[in-house]
Amino acid sequence: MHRRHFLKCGLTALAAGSLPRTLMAHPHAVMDHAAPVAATETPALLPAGRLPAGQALLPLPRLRNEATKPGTFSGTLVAEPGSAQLTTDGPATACWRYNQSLPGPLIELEEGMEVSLTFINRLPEPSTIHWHGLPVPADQDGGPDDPVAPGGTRVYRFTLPPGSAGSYWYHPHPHQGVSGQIARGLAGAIIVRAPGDPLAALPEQHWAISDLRLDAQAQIPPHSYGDWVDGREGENVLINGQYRPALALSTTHRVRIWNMCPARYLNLSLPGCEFVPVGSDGGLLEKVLPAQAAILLAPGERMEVLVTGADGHSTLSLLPYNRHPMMSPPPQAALEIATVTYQAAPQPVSEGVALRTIAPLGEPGNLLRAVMMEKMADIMKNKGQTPPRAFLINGKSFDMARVDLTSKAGVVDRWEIINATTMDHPFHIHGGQFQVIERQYLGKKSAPACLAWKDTVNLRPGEIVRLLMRQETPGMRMYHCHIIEHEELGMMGMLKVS
Ligand SMILES: [Cu+2]
Repeated sequence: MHRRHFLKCGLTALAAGSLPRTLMAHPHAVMDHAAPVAATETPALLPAGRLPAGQALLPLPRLRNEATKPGTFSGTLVAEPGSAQLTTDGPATACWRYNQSLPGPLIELEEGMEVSLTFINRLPEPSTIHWHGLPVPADQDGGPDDPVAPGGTRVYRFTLPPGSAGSYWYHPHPHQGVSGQIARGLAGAIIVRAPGDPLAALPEQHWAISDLRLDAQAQIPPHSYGDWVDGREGENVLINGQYRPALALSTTHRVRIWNMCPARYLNLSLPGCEFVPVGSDGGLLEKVLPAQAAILLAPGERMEVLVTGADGHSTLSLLPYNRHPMMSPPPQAALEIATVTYQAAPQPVSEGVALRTIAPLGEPGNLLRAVMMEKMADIMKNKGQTPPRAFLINGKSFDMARVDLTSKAGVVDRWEIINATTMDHPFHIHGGQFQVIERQYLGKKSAPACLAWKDTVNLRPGEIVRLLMRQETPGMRMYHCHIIEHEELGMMGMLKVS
């Protein structure tokens, strides 16, 4: 699959008249030792059907609150190598986990809470924990500029402000090695709850979706060159760590969905049912949106939906999504990731009903521009063991010693983000939530259906997204592509907030 993607890149370059066909036939002929990451061939993979399927979906384990004082949360996350019995009859899979859980334990918090999370790094390399989307101070956000050494311990502290309820997640964010750490299993979900939540009475179901590549020995292989260029899409898609589980929606549930995959786009479809969007990355939408037959979550994104439909059985599937739209790939089949039994129930909220008040961020006081770029010639030229740092923002590869953009705490930034590459990229900004105000694609401008808080937004090739964001505290913030491999290969920048 990755080779095919890779060859598709080659065809694009060929179409541009820039690439000899012999390079396509011998993609590992050229070496590049400039980048600090290595790549290998994709090994023989675990045959389909070796992971046990059809087991009832289990809730995510919850991180224990060690605090006794009301309004406080104190928890411990230990990242360490271990092994998990994933196949029915094969060897155990060596993996890296938080608290020996795949994915890591769910952290359930409340608005206003004083949070203290102790991270113990028992990995053989530096790591951090980034609280993806949460409004935490820059020095508590586990950025690549703040590594925790192997054997080290770090306590992250923050207080959750009013209005911060939503579905977030946590994952490593070291300067190098982040893609390997996530590919081995390090990620977990966070929920922040609010008083007065209008949907609080609904039962919840949590779909923390991740993917995992397993070789023929059920081990997680190193990244191939195609993984680096395209981002790794593990063949085994897991919900709450389970392969093709059986889901039961016996009444209307509030379903929270996380895309924790490094690169896989989740184009979710449940034939016979529809999804009613009620929440985005940063919590409830302004109002209930019209039901949709399919919903798309780019890597890093979250959604809250109600599921509506007639009684019956169905299959939760990932419809094909072409994130290299200029390359006309052959059609791919939908990928079934769960079975679902569903019982019809009255919808507790109808389309257009207000869910919360979201105040527009208002007039910007600062303009920021980020152009995502790729050096396709380098990608094609350097098809060796080591991938090139060919993914850029504003013409530059990430450099932690360089400030790329500046802002001021309390001032509204207007970001203009431009995807000048040939593939989709999900753009993520650290520090909190933003409001998308406009998209521009194929010459047409459009506004979102309602106000919503987001921290990750997908851009198709040639698309421009304009958004507003207010950084509340000073410090250094990152912005980057959330295809983890692209971030690691340079598609990241630093925003200095003073
Ligand atoms: Cu990207």
